[in-house]
Amino acid sequence: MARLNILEYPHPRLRLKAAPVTQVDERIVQLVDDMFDTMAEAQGIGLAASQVDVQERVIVMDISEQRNEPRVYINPEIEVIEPGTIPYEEGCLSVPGFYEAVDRPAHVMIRALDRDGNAFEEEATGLLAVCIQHEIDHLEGRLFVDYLSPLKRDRIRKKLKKQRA
Ligand code: QAP
Ligand code: CO
Repeated sequence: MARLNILEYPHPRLRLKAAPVTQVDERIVQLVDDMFDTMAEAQGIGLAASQVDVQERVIVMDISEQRNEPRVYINPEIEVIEPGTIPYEEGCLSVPGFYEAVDRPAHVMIRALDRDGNAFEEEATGLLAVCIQHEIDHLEGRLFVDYLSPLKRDRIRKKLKKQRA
């Protein structure tokens, strides 16, 4: 059990691109477990390794009501299955207290490795589709605030700075 520190916007390290995992070994399994502890404590539904200052392509999620459906995605890739986007009110553990609507593809296929290093595929719609895209953005150094107007983004940045001061 270990809780990791979550970087908050506009921390510059949130902008780094994460590298692919070359081997799902003990170290990665430990990272996954620590990320689940961190996400549960913070009451999140998704967390990317980039948010805990580890620049490797690892994501944990649990979008279930009971918080008992843990999902792990290592080196995830998505393919848009159907054109068409849905707006969804997104939040982020790295942007605490702020929620804004973002448009994203509504129907995607996810390909990734699981906690045992086995490849799997999962078709995703709704919150699952939105959340995996949000988390993959983190691995690329992108945040949901990047999709907002510069005015909204700047307002969020200033408020967070003030809150932390
Ligand atoms: C990403 O975000 C997401 O501001 C995961 O005070 C969220 O887990 C994708 C959280 C919504 C799609 C839709 C945010 C917790 C959790 C906060 C999260 C907060 C406490 C965010
Ligand atoms: Co996020």
